[in-house]
Amino acid sequence: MRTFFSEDHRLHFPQAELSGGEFVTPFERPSRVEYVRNRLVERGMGDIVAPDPVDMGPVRGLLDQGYLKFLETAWEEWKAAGMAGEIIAANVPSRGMHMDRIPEFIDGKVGYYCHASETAMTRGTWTAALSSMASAQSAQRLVAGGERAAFALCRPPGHHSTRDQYGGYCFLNNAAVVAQMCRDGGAARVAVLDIDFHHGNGTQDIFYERGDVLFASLHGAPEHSYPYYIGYADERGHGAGDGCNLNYPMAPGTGYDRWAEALDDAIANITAWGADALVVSLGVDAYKEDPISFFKLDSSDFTDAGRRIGQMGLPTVFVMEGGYAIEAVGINTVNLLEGFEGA
Ligand code: 7XA
Ligand code: ZN
Repeated sequence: MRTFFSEDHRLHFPQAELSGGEFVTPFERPSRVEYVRNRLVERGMGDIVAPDPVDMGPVRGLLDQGYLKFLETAWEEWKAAGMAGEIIAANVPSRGMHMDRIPEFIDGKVGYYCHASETAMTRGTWTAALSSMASAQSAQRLVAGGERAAFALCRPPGHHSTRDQYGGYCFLNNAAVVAQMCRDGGAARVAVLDIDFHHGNGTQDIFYERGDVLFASLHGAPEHSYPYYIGYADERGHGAGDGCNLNYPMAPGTGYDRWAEALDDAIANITAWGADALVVSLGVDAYKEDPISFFKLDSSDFTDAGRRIGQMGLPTVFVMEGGYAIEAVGINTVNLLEGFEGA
């Protein structure tokens, strides 16, 4: 399987993440994807190539124009306003406030376009986010051209970002843009299967009212886990999208037996729905030693999960999301891809 990967991911490397009341070195750091790349080479998974330049057409078509402009100019505005450090949202609109009036001052704009203050932006964040999107788009084009599957080794990840908000380490929703590109390329029905430990709130939000893209997510129950305020099982989609949103929230300590039941159910639903193409939001933070998650999957479980996904027989684009047990991120990601190929 071919992998698309851009070195420009390194341009996004904030020094600070607000976690447990302190600033710590971000869990989402450049070495994560370096471990994945090294493991791909070690296991002979196939070519690893730089993506073509990002195509802003599909990005602009799906996401909010004001948000994209904000991401592009935020660092200059922040510095021009005399801010000394990295961009961190300190104020966000909440109950009883105006959610639709965008402040002019950058500090207010940051809060307007952010939903989670752990995520800092730096000088190179926009360029890195575009390079991540470029990898996702190149992988999609390869699969649209007839290849069975491709892997976009994206960093920063994307599934928490909505049309107009960043957070959870995500700025541009790579998986959502890939799904839309599959639709634009002729797939009548596209499924996004999100196996990252965290609920893919951004992807859910983008497709919630659509009947042509089905979103299924296996994740830590929102009562106990980020993004906390979304991801319940009764969120089933709305309007034309009614029934096209499938959430599988699971309790702390969930092991592979229960997780695989949920995976099988999601797969059965996607198959019955008649998807023509599959996008997998591939996070490996369901791993038992992940530092910010609470499932108990072993490395070998990822191989088995990949096999189950491969048996669906669909053209598949894998898009990298989370996973923070740094060295194991490489092993678990490649295990899943090998399981898929061996199905
Ligand atoms: O899939 N998403 C992630 O892995 C990022 C989760 C961010 C959690 C931050 C909690 N403050
Ligand atoms: Zn995650």
